Amino acid sequence: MTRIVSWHGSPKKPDYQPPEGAVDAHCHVFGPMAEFPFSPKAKYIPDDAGPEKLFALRDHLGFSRNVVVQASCHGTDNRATLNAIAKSNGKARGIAVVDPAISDEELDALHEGGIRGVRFNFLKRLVDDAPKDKFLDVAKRIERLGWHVVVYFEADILDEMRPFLEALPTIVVVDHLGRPDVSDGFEGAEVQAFRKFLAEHDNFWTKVSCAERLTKQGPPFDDFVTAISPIVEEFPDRVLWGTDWPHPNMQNAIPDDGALVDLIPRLAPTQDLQSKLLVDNPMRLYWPEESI
Ligand code: 0GY
Repeated sequence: MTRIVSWHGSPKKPDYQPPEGAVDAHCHVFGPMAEFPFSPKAKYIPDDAGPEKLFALRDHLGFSRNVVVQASCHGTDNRATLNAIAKSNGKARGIAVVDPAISDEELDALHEGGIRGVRFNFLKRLVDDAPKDKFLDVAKRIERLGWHVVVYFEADILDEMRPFLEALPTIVVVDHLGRPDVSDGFEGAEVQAFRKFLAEHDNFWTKVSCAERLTKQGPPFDDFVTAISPIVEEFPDRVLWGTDWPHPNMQNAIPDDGALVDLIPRLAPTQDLQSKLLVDNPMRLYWPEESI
């Protein structure tokens, strides 16, 4: 498999300056492969995108912290994610992907390493299977650690997912708004279905991220902003934002991370909304001991 480069080589300096202490709450690291090989089941093999590159981008964009989400190419071997957290001087925490057979002692070790949740990925192009019964069992077992669950699915299976989602006992963060079609604006059927789901389930949060994947129009992502900014306004205490760097599988439409940061004031137009989105909410979830 050819190793894929999916990230921008020289992103612009954003015009928007994030508030002090801003958290990029959805990003990944890839490898380095020589130290942390990819999973034999990986559906893509990316070029190395290790912690040094991630932290340089963080500083360039004006962010202070990262939440490193275990990417599917590393399977259930969380060492690359843990390595990034360990190198961050306390400025990164993480989300793991675990084998459902994981022991309590192994979960404790992940907590010690800075992990604060588990991710369940339902995208068929990324994972071979997603056993809901086993995931539910994991979710019940991580509750004692104060962790939350991150789920990644696409809008066409929201209804099918509902019983599983409703059975999850923790806070649940839905990646990229459950990937709705944003082309019909805020009134679009998939955006409304997800909005309604959030309104009915107050333990559910979401990441208002991935304009670059959800847009049909491309930059400057007007369709994404029109459809999604009302969600930030309606659920200001349950939204997170992330770059999604190094943008797995985006090699054909690599976004400029600086331009993505410039979307933030369009999604969250007031300073109060921006502080919640970028500081208060992620701090509450990932660094609760420092959160006021
Ligand atoms: C994302 C999106 C993608 C990939 C992964 O774990 C992953 O490989 O999450 C995707 O291809 O849509 O959030 O990074």
